[in-house]
Order: sequence, then C-alpha cells, then structure tokens
Amino acid sequence: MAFELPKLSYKYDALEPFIDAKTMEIHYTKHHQAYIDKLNAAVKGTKYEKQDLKEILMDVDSLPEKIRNSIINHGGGHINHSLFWELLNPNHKKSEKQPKGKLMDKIEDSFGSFDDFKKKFSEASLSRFGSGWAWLIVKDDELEVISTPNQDSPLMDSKIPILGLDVWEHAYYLKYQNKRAEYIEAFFNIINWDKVEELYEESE
Ligand code: MN3
Repeated sequence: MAFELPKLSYKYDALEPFIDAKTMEIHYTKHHQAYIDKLNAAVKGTKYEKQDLKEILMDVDSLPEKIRNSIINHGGGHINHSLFWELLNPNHKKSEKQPKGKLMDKIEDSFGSFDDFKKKFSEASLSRFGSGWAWLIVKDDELEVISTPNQDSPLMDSKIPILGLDVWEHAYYLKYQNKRAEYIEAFFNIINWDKVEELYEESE
C-alpha cells in the first residue's frame, strides 16, 4: 500500500478570494502529489511502506541514514499538506473567525488574548526565512507557536500540530507575489476552527 493523495472535501475555488482556485489546484495536484511520489520512492521495499507516517516521523532517529532525509522532507511534506487542507474552511463566509470553548480559553490563558495569539502566529509566519511552516502546537498540555523550516514536521519533536500555515512561496505566489503578510492576513479568514478545536481535544 503506497501513500496516496487524500481526497479534498471541497472545490478548488471554495477558498476564494483568500486562496485562488489556480493556486489550490497546483498546490494540491502538483506539489502535494510530488511529495507523495518521492516518499513512496524512498520507502519502496522497506518496512516503512506499511507503517503509520505519524509514527515514522515521531522517531526519525531510528530511520536508516540513507532514507532519513527523504522521509523527513517528503513524509513531512505529505503529512503537513494533508493536515493543511483540512484546516481550511470552505464555509468561511458563514463561519466565526475565532475558536470558542476550551480552545479559546486555552489560547487566552497561553497568549493573553486571541489577538495576541494572532500576532504571534503571524510573526512566526512572516519571520520564517525561506520556505517553511508556522504552527500552533500542543506539547505536555501546553500551547505554543513555533515555525519549522522546509517540510519539517513538529511531530519530529513530539509536538502535536493543531494549526499550520504553509509559507512556501508555492502556497501564495500566484496571487500575492512577494506579499507574504497579506497571505497570512487572508489565512485568518479561512481557518476551520471546528477542525482546530477537534485536534486540540484529541491531543489531550
Ligand atoms: Mn505547500
């Protein structure tokens, strides 16, 4: 069983005008697929073919050196994008732009306010030099905003990602060119907070 592109539960234009249909299509069918193809090539004929990717990434030190970097890059690319699609909200026009309940309480406890969290997450997204991701993660029941380079998954440090933003140029260049800050601001209009809340509750 090879790794496969997960089905997208909405159309490419569902996130317009914040993420344009063309970017979604290329990002999903070309970039994400390329990570999967290279991951499958790396694990072909090894025991990792049949293993859970999350478990593999949580223990990369035990991987054979020959395929370790490939799995970090392409396995990370696969798992990060699979999560990212689920974090985007096709019903954004009718949805709240903030979390509620336990997650909101925890965000306020951890960062002061939702706006302070947003500021911190935006700074992490903006200051990531080159390509990478910004994350809201859970570790030891605490929330933290971090960023990772390339396709490094927070799982490699036993951190559970519950929100993530792809800040590779391929994620925004067609619509936003070099204006990463505008893309980050747009992202806050299309976050699927129900999904983030679900992931938070699962992490407990
Ligand atoms: Mn990407």
